[in-house]
Amino acid sequence: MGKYYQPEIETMPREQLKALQSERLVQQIHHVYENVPYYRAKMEQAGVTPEDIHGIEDLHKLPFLSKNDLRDAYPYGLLAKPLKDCVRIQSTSGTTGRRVVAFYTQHDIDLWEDCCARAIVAAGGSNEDVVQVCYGYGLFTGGPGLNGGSHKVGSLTLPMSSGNTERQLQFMEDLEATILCCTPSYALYLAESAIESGVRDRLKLRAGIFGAEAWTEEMRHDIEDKLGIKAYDIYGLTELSGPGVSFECEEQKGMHVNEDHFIVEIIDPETGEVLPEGSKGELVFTSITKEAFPMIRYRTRDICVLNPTPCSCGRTHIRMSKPMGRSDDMLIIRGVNVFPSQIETVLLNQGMPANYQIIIDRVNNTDTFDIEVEMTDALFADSVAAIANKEKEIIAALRAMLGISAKVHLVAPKSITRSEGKAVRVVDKRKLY
Ligand code: DLL
Repeated sequence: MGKYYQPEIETMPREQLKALQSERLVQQIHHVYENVPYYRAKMEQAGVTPEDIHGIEDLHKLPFLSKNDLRDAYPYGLLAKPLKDCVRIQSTSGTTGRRVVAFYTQHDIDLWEDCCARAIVAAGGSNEDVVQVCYGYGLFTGGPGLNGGSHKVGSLTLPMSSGNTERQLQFMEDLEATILCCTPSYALYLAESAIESGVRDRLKLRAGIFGAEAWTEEMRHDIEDKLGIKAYDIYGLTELSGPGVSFECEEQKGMHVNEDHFIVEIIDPETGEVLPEGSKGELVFTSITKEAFPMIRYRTRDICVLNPTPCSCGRTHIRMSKPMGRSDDMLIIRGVNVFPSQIETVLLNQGMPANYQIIIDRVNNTDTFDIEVEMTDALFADSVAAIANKEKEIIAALRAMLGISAKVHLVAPKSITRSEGKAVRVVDKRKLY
């Protein structure tokens, strides 16, 4: 296999690429206007009709779509194809009220897998490779996306899913895995476990494709040194299909956006104004090929910079920087999307006062997630057993809401430092951006 998975598209001259985007955008707007009452209503409200959209130069006339819209329209309100044409859903981690359910036709899955295949080939992958996928399988898009991409490339695919590190290392060694796909924090954990157990030098890994959470250049070097591989970044979100919205090439200087499928814009998160290429702002994507669940000007809340300069790898598609933060308060803890408001809801439902602090850190490459919660005076005066019981109840309720475990520490009333301005609800010590 060559250097590119789909050379004619990945190296398409930009003028031609823009013409292709324009043509697909016009079709997509007709598609959503005709098939999705929610989009039609939004467009009517904004005073735009499909006839106003002649190409990418008219994109800015269209209204934005946000996570709130997805919540309002949950579950079927943004579906643009009859259910009989849909073959799959995937969903974001996290939950009540915030859950995003994305629908796919077979064609949507096919294109999504192409995007992941491009990422694998850009990381040097071919049908000679053994690709170990340890992103979660199931509703999360990481496992299914890279799994499909690996099949397309023709690599031998190990559908490991996440967890069970001992078994991961055993398969990695016995089946001579060459490409590892997982979150960067799990990659580091695997690396250290491999070193500790002595298998590190018997591994055949050469590359890794890591994403789904923020990671720094320092972390990249650490993973590369410890595993003796080249570590590539991959970005994506459930709303837009999953991993493979953009991916790194051998230059490792930004991720090429798959612009034949996604038009990317950078906006000022406060005003919504479109910013010139090269400015720092919020990433907005329009999916121009998705059939079942098209996203028009979807606000990702990820803060980024676009780099339009040509890349020496030969790909013509624009590059985006690593996300540099978020314009909302979403946290990603052990790969799971968590909103502080979800935690607050659980605490209030449990009869706790809203004085709490969420403390996140990274110890041995794994996120730690602690919540200190002040007790009511009544609970504080109760028995130790009653307090321990309450703690357990809160842990279970949080787990049910978030899908991951937090350590809960019930503390004395008024013991959490009060801030003079806004309450400091989240202390994130990971320094990921
Ligand atoms: O995390 C899809 C994915 C799976 C991407 C596997 C890469 C690899 P969601 O669970 O919907 O989808 O979370 C999407 O995760 O808006 C970013 O904030 C963050 N994110 C994803 N990739 C990266 C990355 C998947 N490479 C949200 N660097 C996005 C930093 C990332 N943040």
